[in-house]
Amino acid sequence: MFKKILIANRGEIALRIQRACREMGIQSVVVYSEADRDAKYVRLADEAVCIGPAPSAQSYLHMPAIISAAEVTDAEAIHPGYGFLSENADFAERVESSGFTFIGPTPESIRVMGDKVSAKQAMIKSGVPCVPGSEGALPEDPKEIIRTARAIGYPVIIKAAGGGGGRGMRVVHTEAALIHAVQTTRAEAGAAFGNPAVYMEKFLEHPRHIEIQVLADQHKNAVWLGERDCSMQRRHQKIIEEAPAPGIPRRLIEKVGERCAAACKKIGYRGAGTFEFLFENGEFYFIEMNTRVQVEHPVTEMTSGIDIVQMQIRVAAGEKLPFTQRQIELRGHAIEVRLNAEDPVKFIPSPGRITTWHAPGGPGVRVDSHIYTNYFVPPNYDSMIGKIIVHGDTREQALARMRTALSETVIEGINTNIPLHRELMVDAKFIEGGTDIHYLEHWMAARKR
Ligand code: MV4
Repeated sequence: MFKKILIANRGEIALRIQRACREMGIQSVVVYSEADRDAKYVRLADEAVCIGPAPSAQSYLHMPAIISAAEVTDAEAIHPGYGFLSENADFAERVESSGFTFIGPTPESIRVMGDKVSAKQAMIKSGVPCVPGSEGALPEDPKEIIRTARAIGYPVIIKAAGGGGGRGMRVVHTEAALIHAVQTTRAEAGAAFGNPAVYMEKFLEHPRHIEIQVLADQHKNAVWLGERDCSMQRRHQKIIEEAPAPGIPRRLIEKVGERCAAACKKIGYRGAGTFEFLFENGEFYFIEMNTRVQVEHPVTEMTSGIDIVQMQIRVAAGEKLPFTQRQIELRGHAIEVRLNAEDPVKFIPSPGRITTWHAPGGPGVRVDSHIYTNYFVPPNYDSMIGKIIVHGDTREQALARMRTALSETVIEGINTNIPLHRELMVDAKFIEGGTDIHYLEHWMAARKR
């Protein structure tokens, strides 16, 4: 096992990784920008290295500074967390060529999944169900593009191969609008991602966003740890996640979960990963794979009892997964809410000093956050300042625990989305379960009037 790991991230996930290291008896090195200098988790780390000024481009995205920090502290491995450099294949490559272990999949896997066209082709080959669409990238010939759309049937969606997470896509409802939409998406994709390739899919109008968590080691073992329903989102920012997904028959999920684990073995995947699906009319359709630990991983940790971050470290060190699929037992129901420093109605960021922080507690309540009373939320980064995760025997118990937890939580000095979460936890449709990816935006539009 590693003796020392460098954490190339900030905020709650830096603290989360640090906790995993401490529990495993591994020394942790945290890198920080000038904006994060005074954060408690920076003080709590065994070692801390300032890697630059507040802007991410000069600190958390600055590869030479991070690799130098690993060199001067004698770290053996680098954990990238989520965001920043976590899905950058060039970074993973530079980490490994500098003699460190990248805690994540191979640069090759990251590259395949980063290109959404090659990711989809890999999944089709591995037997994972995908959204009907073009075979690979669209050709130049307008006639062929029109033929493809007719075969799929309108509406269709044009997506950039280099996009993902909602960036670089355009819905097309009629043949009259098709070619212009393809050209515009191509041009935008070329400028934004340096790759003008686009592909086409049937546009699903009312899907849910269901994702499957996987873990794979370097000895051809791979397991899936159940699903998460992440449909409650706004502008591609998830705000509530839960497991299991309400109302979806277990046999359907098991079928798709087994396919995901089999795909991991087939492509030689290692580490933690997430297969993202759209779920509509009883069918799963793969859209993308994330090759990092995700914000919402605690939901799965609560239902599976498995520490995903520790598993990432163990498999990166070459250990075998310590369990088989049959030994994994999913229990109860978990819900996570993301706490954002933002206006609860207008969603504008609300950085600044937290004057009061009362964390919730009690049975089945977990708080993943780096904040504290007198913590200053810097304006330079994502507005997420933590997560409340609850677990119960049933969804009803988890909901009740979340309502109680939110009633106990106090954050003063900045605005947060806690009022929004309190409203959603008593919303009849959310309580019923199974709302689609458009629900929150419609709910907010209706509330405004
Ligand atoms: C789609 C879709 C409907 N049909 N693909 C948005 C994020 C990116 N991961 C894929 N996305 C979508 N792809 C087809 N064929 C609708 C979305 C989508 C969405 C997906 C998941 C979560 C939230 C979303 C919000 C808007 C659109």
